[in-house]
Amino acid sequence: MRTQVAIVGGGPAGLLLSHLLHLQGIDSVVLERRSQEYVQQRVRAGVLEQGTVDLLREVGLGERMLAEGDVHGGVYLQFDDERQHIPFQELTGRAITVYGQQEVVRDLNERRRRDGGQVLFEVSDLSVHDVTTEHPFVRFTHDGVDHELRADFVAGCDGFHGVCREVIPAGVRTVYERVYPFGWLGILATVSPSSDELIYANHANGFALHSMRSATLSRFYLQCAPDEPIEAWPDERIWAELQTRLGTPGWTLREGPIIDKAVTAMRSFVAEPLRHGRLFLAGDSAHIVPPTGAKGLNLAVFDVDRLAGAIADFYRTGSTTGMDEYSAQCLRRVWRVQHFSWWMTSMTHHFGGPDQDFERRLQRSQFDYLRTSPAAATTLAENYVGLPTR
Ligand code: RFL
Ligand code: PHB
Repeated sequence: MRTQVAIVGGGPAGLLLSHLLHLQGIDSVVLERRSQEYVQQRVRAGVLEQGTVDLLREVGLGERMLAEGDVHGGVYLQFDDERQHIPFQELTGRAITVYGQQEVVRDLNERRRRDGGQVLFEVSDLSVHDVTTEHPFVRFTHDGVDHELRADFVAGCDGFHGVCREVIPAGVRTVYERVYPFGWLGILATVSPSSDELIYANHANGFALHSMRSATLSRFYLQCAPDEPIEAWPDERIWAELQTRLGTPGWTLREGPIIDKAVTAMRSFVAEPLRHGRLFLAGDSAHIVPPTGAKGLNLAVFDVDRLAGAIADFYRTGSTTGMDEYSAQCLRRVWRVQHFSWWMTSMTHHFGGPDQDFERRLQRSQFDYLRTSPAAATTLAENYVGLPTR
């Protein structure tokens, strides 16, 4: 088998890269370990930056997102039972769109299928070879048959647990990491949202988030132990804790059947550089942020937009400038987003150290500062809606 770009991973990064390359007349093959059903059912991100929405619309992927996604002009921040609004639209002129990642992935798969794109699901035993030569290739098994896919370039879009990052030798790769002493218990419930916009709450019991997916689907998260057994959280306990942490006078949290429940550990992680020879990393394979800033998917979109542009430049003009600058350009945005995600996490979670009373007073002070200073609120708002991408 031969293609121009071998793409490992059929999540949002891999599928969008394949689509963007197709628009430039460049051929690719996407190799995904899981089944299509699994990838499309996986409940994950929900918040798209304005820049992500603009890009998806420009490249012909906006139809269902614009019809079904919900535009939000701000979020609520809550400290104990005190709630305040951060008006993004008013402060920055920009907004966010709530549209599930699995919907983005479904739109991408559908479009790749219609355009005749090659996406192979349920591949196994995948390995990447010769990326420092002009003839890299990927070995994998599909339908019980061993294959070798030769390519000009390999894109590692295989997420945090993928194999591509490890292809970069330890002596070349530097990893920066912070692991948090807590995780998020995430649930999806068939009940209409109890708020018009997201609520990020810092309560004495820990962090809670009210998000949503549609008029009939709500999404919630609760800070918990990073290795919390899901059995420790029967539905009644989840609702009781959400009622406590999100409660505020005069407001009611509606409850409903819980249809999905999972615990995610939280980390900040960056592997530098994002390029080794003809291998390029994009999305979660190169960086992870704690989800408090709602940034992971948006960063993945930024990476592949850059990468598609750089590869297209190479085929069109022979110039390698875009590819040479790819890693440094992405890392500048990655570190801004790392800082914002760490900051949002620090402001809203309990770290439980010996100085936790000190910490909580700092958090309270930050909350008050955001309420009284338009400059502080604008800092949050411009990062949340996404700093300019170009
Ligand atoms: P993905 O989505 O992990 O996709 C990688 C794909 O690669 C496949 N794969 C392999 N395929 C072949 N061979 C191998 N050896 C392979 N190894 C792995 C995997 O099966 C998978 O299909 O990475 P990608 O494309 O970089 O996308 C990144 C996003 O998924 C991620 O950043 C976001 O979900 C993060 N995130 C959020 N991001 C936002 O922008 N806004 C949010 O509101 C938001 N909320 C969240 C989140 C992530 C969460 N979890 C569960 C981690 C909320 C949560 C709870
Ligand atoms: C979500 O809706 O899944 C979501 C929203 C905001 C976040 C993280 C996740 O910060």
